[in-house]
This record gives sequence, structure tokens and C-alpha cells, in this order.
Amino acid sequence: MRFLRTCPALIATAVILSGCGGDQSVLSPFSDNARTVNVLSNVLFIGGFLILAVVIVLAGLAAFGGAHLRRRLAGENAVVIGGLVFPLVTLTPLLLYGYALLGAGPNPLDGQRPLKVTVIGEQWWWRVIYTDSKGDSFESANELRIPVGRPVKLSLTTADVIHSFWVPNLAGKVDMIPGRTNTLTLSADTPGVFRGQCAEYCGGAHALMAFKVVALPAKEFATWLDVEQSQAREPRSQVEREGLELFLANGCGGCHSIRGTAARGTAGPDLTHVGGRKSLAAGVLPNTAESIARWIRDNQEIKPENRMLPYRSLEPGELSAISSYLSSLR
Ligand code: HEC
Ligand SMILES: [Cu+2]
Repeated sequence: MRFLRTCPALIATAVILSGCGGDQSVLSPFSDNARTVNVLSNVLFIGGFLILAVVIVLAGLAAFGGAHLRRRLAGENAVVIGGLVFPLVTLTPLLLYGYALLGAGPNPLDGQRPLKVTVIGEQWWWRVIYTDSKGDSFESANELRIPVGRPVKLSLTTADVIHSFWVPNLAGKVDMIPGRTNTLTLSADTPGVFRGQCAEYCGGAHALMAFKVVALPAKEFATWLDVEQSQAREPRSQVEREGLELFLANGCGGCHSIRGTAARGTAGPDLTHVGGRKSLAAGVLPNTAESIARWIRDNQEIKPENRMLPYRSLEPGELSAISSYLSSLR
């Protein structure tokens, strides 16, 4: 009877927990690295639960059991086995396993010609620098595209305060520390889009500092990389030409680069192919021409304290010219 009464609660809990999967979850791993983290947490949860259950049963027996049993539980043997041997036997392998998992020792993925990408945390967005096989590098932002099945070696650092790079479906989190470069090598097994989030409080807009990792089949990735590496496409219509002119005239190029134009700023995200990204302003808005226009005008409402100024004085026509131009940059 009691079980029948708790049954709906159990079902409801299961339904709620099923929402824990998805594109930003340690519970649905898509790489070896994330799978080991997942196994370790299962070992800890299930192991911890079993140990707790045994302790509760023993405590019950010690309190309410027969006289003989209570005497045995109070004996020296129980203390030595339960208090010394058992923790040593369980915690030592766990510690060694944890060390291996944290990457002490060589990473087998490093031997396989990894793709090299540098990610720099900035208040409150991500600068992403790809280096090709010839050693040439070029910049992008707020999105990381990687080839499925090939190791990607990330060099992680910061331009200001401590940030933390975390894509739970693909890897454990790694801090980005001033004056230091940490590395993380990961490899996605299947194509997909995974969400990442800054996991170390870094000031005002920290909660709005997300990004997407897009894992593409090798061929698609190569095509994308070629396009991403090239200069921005020329404006193709009158509106787009006007957009570029307004972009330059309003000083946007002081902070943003659009390769192939006079815009060479480096304080903000590179916009050479901004229209091809999945989201805008570090995962805050969907990437459409309308949201680019909204961002330019209302960015301080959308992402308070971010380092771009709101452009309130632009006419609606000017805004829409700039945003159609930027949206066309794929
Ligand atoms: C003072 C420097 C500065 C100026 C000037 C500036 N921006 Fe920005 N911009 C930034 C910064 C910094 C960000 C990143 C904000 C964030 O996400 O925290 C940004 C973000 C953006 C983004 C989103 C980029 C992405 O990767 O999602 C767009 C689009 C953009 N700016 C367009 C413009 C336009 C158009 C102008 C001129 C009207 C302009 N910006 C002027 C600093 C600047
Ligand atoms: Cu942060």
C-alpha cells in the first residue's frame, strides 16, 4: 500500500530527472573523456549509496540487535575492519583512478596529430584561435567547431580574470588562469551541438557567458574551416554595402575585426563570419538579423555590464543595414 502511495512521487522524480540529459549535461557523455567522468560519478553515487545503506543497517543492529550481535559490533575487530581496512581498500583505488582520470600521465590522444585551438576567456565572451597544419592561425569567437573523431588540443587561458571552460557532454571543466596556459585534449564521437558555460564566477555577466561546440563530420569540418579562414565575403547588395559603411563610420571597427575590410579592432569578438555562428554574444541570443539589431541598440539590457556600448542613436534603417550586412557574413 505504502509503495503504491509513493509510486507517483517516484515516477514524477524520474520524469524530472530525465530532463537532466541534453546538450549541457554530464549525464549524456559524447566523448571518452566525458564518459570517464560519467563512470566516476556513477561509481561515487552508487558506491556512496551502498556504503550509506550498510552503515544504516549496522547502526540499526548496534542499537536494536540481540545482545551477542551488539557485543560483536562494539568489539575491536569491527573498529579495525570498518574504520581502517575498509576506507583504505576503497579510497586507495579511487584515488589512483581519479589521478588517471584527471590526466596525470601521458594523454593517448596527444599522439594523434590533434587539431590545435586556443580559447581565451574574456569578460564575458570567448576568443577562439584556430591554427592550421601549416601553423597559420586565425580568429573566431563564441563557438568552437571541431571534427568528429579527431583529437582537439585546446590551449586555455584568459585575458583578464579566472574563467573556467566547461562542456559537460565532452569533458571535465578546466580553469583559465591569468599567466598560465592549461591544456585539454578532447575528441567527440558523434556529430552534434553541445553547450558550454563559463564555470568560474568572473564578474557581472558571468552567467551569460556560454558558447556552443559544434562537432562536424571530418569532410564538413574541412569545408567549414576553409571558409572560416578566408576573408569576409564582399557586400552583395546596396543595403549590405551601406551596412559596411555604417559599421566603419560608427567606430565598430575600433573594437571588432572583419578580415578584408578596414575593421581591425581586437577588443571585441572577430566578426568576419559572425553570421555563420549558432548564437550571438556568447550564447545569449539566437543569431538572426533582428537579434543583431537588438544587440547593437539594447546590449546593456540584454547582457548588463558587457564591454560594448549601446548604440541608441542609430536610426532603425541604419540598424537594419548594419545587421543585414553582419548577418550576411557567413
Ligand atoms: C568598445 C568596444 C566595442 C565597440 C565600439 C563595439 N563593440 Fe561590439 N562588442 C564588443 C564586445 C566586448 C563584445 C562582446 C560582448 C559580450 O558578449 O560580452 C561585442 C559583441 C558584439 C557582437 C556579438 C558578437 C558575437 O560573437 O556574438 C556584435 C554583432 C557586435 N558587437 C557588433 C557591433 C557593432 C555593429 C558595433 C558598432 C555599431 C560595435 N559592435 C561596436 C565591443 C565593442
Ligand atoms: Cu565566468
